[in-house]
Amino acid sequence: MFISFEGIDGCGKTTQIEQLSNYFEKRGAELIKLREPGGTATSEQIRSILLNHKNDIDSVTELFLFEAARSCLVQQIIKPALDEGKIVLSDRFFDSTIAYQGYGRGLNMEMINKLNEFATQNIKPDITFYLKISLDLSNQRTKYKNPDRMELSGQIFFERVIKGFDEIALKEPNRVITIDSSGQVQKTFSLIEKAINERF
Ligand code: Z5A
Repeated sequence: MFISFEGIDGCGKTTQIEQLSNYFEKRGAELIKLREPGGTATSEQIRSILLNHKNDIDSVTELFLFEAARSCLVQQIIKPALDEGKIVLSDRFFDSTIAYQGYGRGLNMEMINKLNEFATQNIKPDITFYLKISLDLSNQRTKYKNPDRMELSGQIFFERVIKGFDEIALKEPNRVITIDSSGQVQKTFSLIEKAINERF
């Protein structure tokens, strides 16, 4: 089973992946937790390039770097793990590229969809949890962090990214479950747990 988590910075993906992995581990499931970009030695190096605010990277190069990191992760980790019947929990997957590079940067959506298909070998998450919070709440939760290159993209950019995630959820209601992530950690997790129990 493949589950991805999506949403803007500070929406609680890392926190909720920890909760869900505890839930599955208590039930004896074998699972792996991943983050995108990242998860392999090469993908982690690409991540450092992408997030370093000293790097001047144009939008098309940025897109190819995210897709290169993804291709590497899919081939080396995700595909083998799914073939072995493991549960894969991923902090972001291809929806982030649609939201950030498509809606945010304004790149051609057809090109993004093609590259996503190519990099993922058409692997799609069984469920995607879109953890929804407002931009104000995102700013509050992340104000203590040193902003990376992506986080310096400006408020209008992030408004477009939120619109992107909202529209992805509308287009794919069978896969993408929108979760209100503005409340306390346990409240958000109870919504995720409920959705998992309904599905499996
Ligand atoms: N990106 C892209 O552009 N295109 C792509 O294709 C991909 C990614 C794959 C990756 O950054 C960046 O790359 C990201 C998208 C872009 N850029 N932006 N902006 P990342 O992985 O380093 O960071 P992130 O995923 O954006 O966010 P994060 O900081 O890791 O946040 P999170 O995992 O969603 O949240 P968290 O760490 O669980 O929580 C954040 C804080 O809020 C923390 O202090 C928590 O204790 C607190 N928190 C969490 N939940 C709650 C609740 N419920 N109440 C109160 N406080 C909470």
